Amino acid sequence: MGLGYTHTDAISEPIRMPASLSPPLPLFLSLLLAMLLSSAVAADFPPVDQLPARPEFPDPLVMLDGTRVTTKEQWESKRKPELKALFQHYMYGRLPPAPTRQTYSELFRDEKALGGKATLSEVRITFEQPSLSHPIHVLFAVPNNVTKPPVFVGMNFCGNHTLLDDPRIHLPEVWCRNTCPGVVNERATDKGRGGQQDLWNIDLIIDRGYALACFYSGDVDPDTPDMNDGIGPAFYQPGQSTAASDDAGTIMLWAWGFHRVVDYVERGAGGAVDPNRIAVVGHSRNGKTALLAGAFDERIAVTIPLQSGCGGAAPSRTTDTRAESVRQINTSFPHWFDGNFKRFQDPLPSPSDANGKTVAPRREIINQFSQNTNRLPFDQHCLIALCAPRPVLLPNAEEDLWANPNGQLEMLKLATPVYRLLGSPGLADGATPAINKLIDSPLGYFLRPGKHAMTRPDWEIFLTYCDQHLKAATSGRPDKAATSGRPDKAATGGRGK
Ligand code: GTR
Repeated sequence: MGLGYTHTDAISEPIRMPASLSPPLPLFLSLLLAMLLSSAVAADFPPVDQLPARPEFPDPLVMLDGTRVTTKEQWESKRKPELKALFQHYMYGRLPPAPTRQTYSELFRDEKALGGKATLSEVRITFEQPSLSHPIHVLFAVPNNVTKPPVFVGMNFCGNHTLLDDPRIHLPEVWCRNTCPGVVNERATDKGRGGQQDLWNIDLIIDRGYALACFYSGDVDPDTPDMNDGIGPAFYQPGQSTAASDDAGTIMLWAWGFHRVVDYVERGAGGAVDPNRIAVVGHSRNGKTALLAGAFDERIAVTIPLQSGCGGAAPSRTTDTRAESVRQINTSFPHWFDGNFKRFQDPLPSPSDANGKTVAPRREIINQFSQNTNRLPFDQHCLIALCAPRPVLLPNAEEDLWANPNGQLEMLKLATPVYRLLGSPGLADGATPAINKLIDSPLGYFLRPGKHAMTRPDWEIFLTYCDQHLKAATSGRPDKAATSGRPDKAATGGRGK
């Protein structure tokens, strides 16, 4: 691949069909089937107020109609597609299809970057069908002394130029949050260059023999309540001007962005990295996204959502008042999830009339999930289970109670039966969390001292975990043998409490 190359990827296909559908069908048939499968199920889903209230966590191995899942085949062909359809319908919105063509244009390339240790490049991905006016820029750092290294695909808060102080890195032209380094009037400036290098630690990633492919969330959809300023409208039906109740919310759109960057590292990067050893990583809202991306794309071998909290790896049915609730997240960030997630009814007490007779409560729709999280037909352990048997690490911070570290551990425990069904130990038996002790089972956990942030010690843990679950594998998906930041308080406007 030479300097300034451009080439086109004829088809992207992040959807993997259930094992029961092999031998592989022609691609267009597979896509059609995948769509029919999810829409057929989704069409049957009851309106939210008709879902049964269930305060307990739903069993990931029991279908919506009560059928118990006892085999791998049932999981792959029935329950997994059902859970994917449920998450898309009631929470995140539908994952948009992959574009039929995407083109990679290299903006610069330096084979002697980072003191000669790495090849650094930046690539612009543009799309056709749908034609999107939102190119994704990928900053790509690959160690020079490793052949086909494993790669982290990450999404950043503030633009690729904040990862390294390097004038060649493209400044986003799109919306940027004012609290990001160097941003003036919601636009990036040169002053932000390198402003988040301590979060991403590219030097450490390279020294440990890994590559990094990182992109800015705002390229895909700016983190604003406006659903029309990102890629969302490119997927609207003719005549549609606003998002439908199950159209993708911002987190799902960002997950789509992760998949496009996975396309690039898998097929567009000229074999520079090992496509069988892709880990995804993101912090906080970007961690919620990394988890969703991992759950919906089996090319991702290891998933690392850092301090992802509510809407990520933490339970929606939480009783911990220190943790963020669905009501709070829907109020602060209404654009992150789909319309159905916000349209749940509050259980209103039945009022009495003047004669003391009980009358039917008003059928008021309020614009949030609110206390009705117990109507959800899943909880976040089911999202983790969609990654099975691929490894998932949940790193947390002791003082970050808003992200609900204890609730996240509970989610790992409850996802474990699915891992065991698929032949992986999941969370190790008797795993007890302790500060600074990595639980390195395929469902992994880590709690460090301190606050909500992506730090160098966090990266040390990601790398150690990946050394075990990713780096050792030399061929095939590692999961098959064994069994894929938030900048700081200022940059994202505090913890939202
Ligand atoms: C908080 C939000 C969290 C988390 C965080 C972040 O304000 O309540 O869910 O996403 O922002 O992304 O930094």
